Amino acid sequence: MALTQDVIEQLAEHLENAELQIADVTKITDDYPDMDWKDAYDIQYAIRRRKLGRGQKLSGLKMGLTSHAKMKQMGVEVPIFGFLMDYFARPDGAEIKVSELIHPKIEAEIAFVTKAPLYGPGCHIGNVLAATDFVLPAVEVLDSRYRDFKFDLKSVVADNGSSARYVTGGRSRSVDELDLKNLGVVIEKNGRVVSTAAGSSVLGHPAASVAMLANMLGERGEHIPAGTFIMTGGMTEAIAVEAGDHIVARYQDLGQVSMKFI
Ligand code: OOG
Ligand code: MG
Repeated sequence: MALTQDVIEQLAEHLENAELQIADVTKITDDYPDMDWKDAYDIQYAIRRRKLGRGQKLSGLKMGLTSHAKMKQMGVEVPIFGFLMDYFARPDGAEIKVSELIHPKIEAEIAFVTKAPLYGPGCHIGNVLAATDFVLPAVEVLDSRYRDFKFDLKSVVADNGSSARYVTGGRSRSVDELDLKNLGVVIEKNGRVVSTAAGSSVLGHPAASVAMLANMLGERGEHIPAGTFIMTGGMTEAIAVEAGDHIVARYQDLGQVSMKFI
């Protein structure tokens, strides 16, 4: 730990204010180049406590930077995790206000809901499949609080992995009804296909992303409780959106998720 608890709380307030005031900021490692990984997650957890303290509810967890497409796009190499709050969630077909966001981008993800707790270290795909209640499609709307979406890993961890909104839809299925590695997704923006991917683009198998989350939480003495909604990370590079854009993500065997940006 390189930062004091005071500085961690200040940076949490600074980043959360950027979200709530819809005003971008420069990446925090510019001012605190010595901050370490623990500091980065401590800032993220301090943001989470601020929201919980206001009575907002946690709605799930997310992994990020789990596909090569995303790692390449953002110039980073290690997956990260973050949290989801109830107020990020939007229903299928929602109108999402861009005026509430800085510079939104969308990405298609595969989400899991657990029916048993998962513990690391040593969690693997087999444990995850056995503990999965069902899988469902989700589109995440990212909104980095950093200017021009430019950050390094520690800065983006502190900023809760750019989390802002997410939309679930389609139909849920049990894992034995799905070929998760080969499960295809087609993303359309305004009726045009802009990206395609398969489940294996996420760490070789999307369940590997949930296992990695359990293992990362295990290092902190935490686990994934039963009944947790988990987004496994963008399968393709994120796609910038603006008011007027209509997004449809069509998933093999899982139906579709759509939204309109207004
Ligand atoms: C970081 C968030 C990454 C994902 O699914 O890869 C993420 C970012 O790219 O802004 O949510
Ligand atoms: Mg994501």
